[in-house]
Amino acid sequence: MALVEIKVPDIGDFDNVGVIEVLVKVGDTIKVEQSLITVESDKASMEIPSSQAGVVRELKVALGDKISEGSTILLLETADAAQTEAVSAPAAPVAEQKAPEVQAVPAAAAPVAVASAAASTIDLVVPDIGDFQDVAVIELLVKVGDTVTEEQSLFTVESDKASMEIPSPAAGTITALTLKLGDKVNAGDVVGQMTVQGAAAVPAAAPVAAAPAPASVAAPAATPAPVAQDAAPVPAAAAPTATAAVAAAPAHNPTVPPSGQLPHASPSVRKFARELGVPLNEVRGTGRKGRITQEDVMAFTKSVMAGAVQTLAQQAVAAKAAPAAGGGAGLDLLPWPKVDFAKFGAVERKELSRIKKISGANLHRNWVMIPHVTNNDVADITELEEFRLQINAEQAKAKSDVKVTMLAFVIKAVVAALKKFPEFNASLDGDTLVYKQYYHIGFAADTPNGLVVPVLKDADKKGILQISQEMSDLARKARDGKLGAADMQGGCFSISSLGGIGGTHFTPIINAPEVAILGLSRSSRQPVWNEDKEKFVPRLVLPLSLSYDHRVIDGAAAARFNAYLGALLADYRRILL
Ligand code: CAO
Repeated sequence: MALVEIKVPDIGDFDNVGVIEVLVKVGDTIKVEQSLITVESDKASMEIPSSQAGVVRELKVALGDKISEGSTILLLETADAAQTEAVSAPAAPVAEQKAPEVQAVPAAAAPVAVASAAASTIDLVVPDIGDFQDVAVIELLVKVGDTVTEEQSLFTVESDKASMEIPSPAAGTITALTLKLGDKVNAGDVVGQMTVQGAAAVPAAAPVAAAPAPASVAAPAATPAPVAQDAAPVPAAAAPTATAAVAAAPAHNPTVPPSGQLPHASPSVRKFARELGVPLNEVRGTGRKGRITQEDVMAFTKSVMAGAVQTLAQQAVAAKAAPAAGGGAGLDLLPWPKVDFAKFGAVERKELSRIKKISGANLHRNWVMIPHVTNNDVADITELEEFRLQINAEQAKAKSDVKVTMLAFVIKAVVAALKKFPEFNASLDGDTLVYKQYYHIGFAADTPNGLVVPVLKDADKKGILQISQEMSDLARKARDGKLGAADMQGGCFSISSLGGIGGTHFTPIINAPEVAILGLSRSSRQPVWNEDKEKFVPRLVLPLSLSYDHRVIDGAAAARFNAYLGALLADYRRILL
């Protein structure tokens, strides 16, 4: 057994391209050549296969990541260590295995090169398309009479491993197209003619492949070598919202359909579907071999719209029939205010980090979809803090690296509270409550790129020192951007501690599909009334903010949970009871 890094091989001119599909997940057993991810540039998509067989142990890429040759895709546990070593060497063997596909990437040449032109009419010639030979035309994207822009895709060709869109070398009008679906084409084939706007744009007798028209040479679209394997078709490109959902609900990965046939579609159709937010795996393909066409995507959109209109109509009827009950469907909000900030002073624009985009979408969904209520309480941690300081002094004396913070004690106390109030350790699944019999506690970690929630597994089986050690390892990994998907999955309940920073109370947002989250603020010395002696005494008080999903948890239960937690923290011996 050995753990190897599977890297992105030589993918031609693809550089810094976005990951649009993750086709495997941690724990999957994969074969050599099995597709791992799909990347996409603005004109093409390509599947990246594995150069090794084994079990996926850690994913190093996520939807939306930008990758290039040499980027690590995942860590794979292989059976053969010797073979592994060779493969894990950066890119080389992987590239060799991928060679046939990679060579399909056309050189930086023009897609449809311009051949001889009479006045402003030019021939459309299939450019150098690398190793693609006798490839079938699977899609005609224009027809005679169409006006096209430079770089607009004209038709799609497909080999057994890849599909590629061939763009126009210039802006103009298609005057002849000799192609039909199923035709086989090769570099140099003349497939039609077009008139171009102004002869100057197209040199009179440009040789077919050797010297493409300047406009074409500059065309960025010349690079792609899209791959859509017929043998192992891929899931639909996830819409941006789906992307966010992946990281937000780590236990579930919607980019990997559980089973079944996955959709075939060319890059332009995938892009079109993505722009409309259409999940391709729900679209029925009517093209050759069930391939999804642009018309299929449009038909799907129409049917969804028709369904939505019908539902709205039904709701309108229902609302009219029972006005007192109120509508309530949809938020019906004003559009986001659009302000030209620069009118009022200098501004700088910075795109949100990937983590912020993903967590933002999740926080938004959770905030909107969960009826949150926050119960605020305090715990007297005077004695516990003394004990913590004593433990840390002992740790320092023993030259141990482990430092115990209040959070470790709170995690352990939360586990005891979850055992006493099991509906806090549950998730809603439709009308069913799923009670978990394990205790994996997530904790929000602040990183330079945004908020992440690593999960400390089986907290009920660990002591305070082990919890402290693991938490510090996970927090370090989070800050270094090294958390794997598995590190953030399986959480039952989350804790967000701002105690190291400040604040009195706050309203944490529940991390769906969990049903509650505990916020810790900074502890402080407070005068507490001592009823026996009838005087104020200084006590260390920790603020507890418990947000709960009111569909699952009643306010009284939340108050009891928080009070019980407070009692445990005030007298930690009670955990033993
Ligand atoms: N009251 C007072 N002091 C506290 C405290 C509390 N409730 N909790 C921690 N501290 C102290 C610690 O004892 C430590 O003090 P010293 O440096 O003197 O030893 C200091 O604050 C820093 O603690 P820490 O933050 O390093 O350790 P932690 O175990 O408390 O927290 C982690 C770890 C990863 C949760 C934390 O570093 C972090 O990232 N917090 C931010 C979480 C966040 O962003 N939440 C908001 C999410 S919603 O937007």
